[in-house]
Amino acid sequence: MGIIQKYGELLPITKKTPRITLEEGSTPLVYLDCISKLLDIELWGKLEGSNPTGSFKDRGMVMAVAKAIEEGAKAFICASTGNTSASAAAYAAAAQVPCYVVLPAGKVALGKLSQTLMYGATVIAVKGNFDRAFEMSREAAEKTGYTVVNSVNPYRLWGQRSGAWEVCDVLGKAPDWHAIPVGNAGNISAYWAGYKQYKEIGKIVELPQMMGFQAAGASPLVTGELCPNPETIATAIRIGSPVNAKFAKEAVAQSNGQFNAVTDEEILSAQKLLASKGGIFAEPASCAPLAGLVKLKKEGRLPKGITVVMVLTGNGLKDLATAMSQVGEPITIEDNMKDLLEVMSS
Ligand code: AN7
Repeated sequence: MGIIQKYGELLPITKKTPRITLEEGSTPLVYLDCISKLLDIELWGKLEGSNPTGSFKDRGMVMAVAKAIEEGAKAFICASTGNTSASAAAYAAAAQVPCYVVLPAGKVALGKLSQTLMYGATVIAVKGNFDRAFEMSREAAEKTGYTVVNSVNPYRLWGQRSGAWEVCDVLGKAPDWHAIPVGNAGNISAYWAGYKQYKEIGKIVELPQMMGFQAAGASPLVTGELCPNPETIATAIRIGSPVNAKFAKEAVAQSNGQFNAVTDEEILSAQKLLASKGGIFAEPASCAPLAGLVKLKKEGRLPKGITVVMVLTGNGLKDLATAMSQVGEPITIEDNMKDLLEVMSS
């Protein structure tokens, strides 16, 4: 069951909204036993890489696309660091509406680029960063009348609220901390709105503290200043001027949360930790929250015994080049048993 089917009563849909779905949402919430013990907390990972296109974007995209079709959209346009474009292209294909995506040239992980091309979107790579690609796509939308499906589209954030609802449905409450990577700052804003909505309708009593994590080289919400030249290996969150900054700041302020930055080194080491001690392969941007929890633990700023949900926003298979640069090559042998047994005994 997709999120429009599952949570239709909580979403701004009408009789005319097409009930499209690629069976997004209902992603696993996995208890991370070994890492919980290491950090002395109760840590859950929300596996958003299990969505149809491998990231959380599908929750919002299904709503944005359904509402756009209801309103007679001619075509979709978005700028993207990769996951938004893959998701937009997939839902556009399913609905048979043309889709244009504008990407920062050379800065999108290959998995995401190949998905987007495979789904049949028109892909335009701009020799500039995401923020510039976003500016250009918004201007192009004004000139063409096409529907922008970036997270400035309010229906995107509506759909992404469903992640918070699922967390509460499984835990029976909100976590103490909600830990999440922050790029364009849509998802943290959506989760906060989702938790607040669940509280208003009496599904939960307490709200979580919202903990946003950015890459140190692209951390405008931590430094308080826009970042004209964002740089990080976590290309999904290589964003210097977050469009939803205002909502994200409100979420953190109202929930008594925090923004923290983590270095690329800390992100890559958290990616390895999550995989080797949790059995979950998430893309680098998704590992910023775990990197942050490890860092806060070291600094004595991680309260003992709290329940933490971290959103593992994208699948590790999206960016194999970065993964391979960390793990090294397999051990290659001749085709004889002696060599195999020798390696296994060493
Ligand atoms: C894996 O695809 O901005 O703070 O254009 O792909 O809501 O932007 C992706 C963002 C975290 C940050 N994790 O979420 C895009 C894009 C992953 C992501 C984020 C993104 P927001």
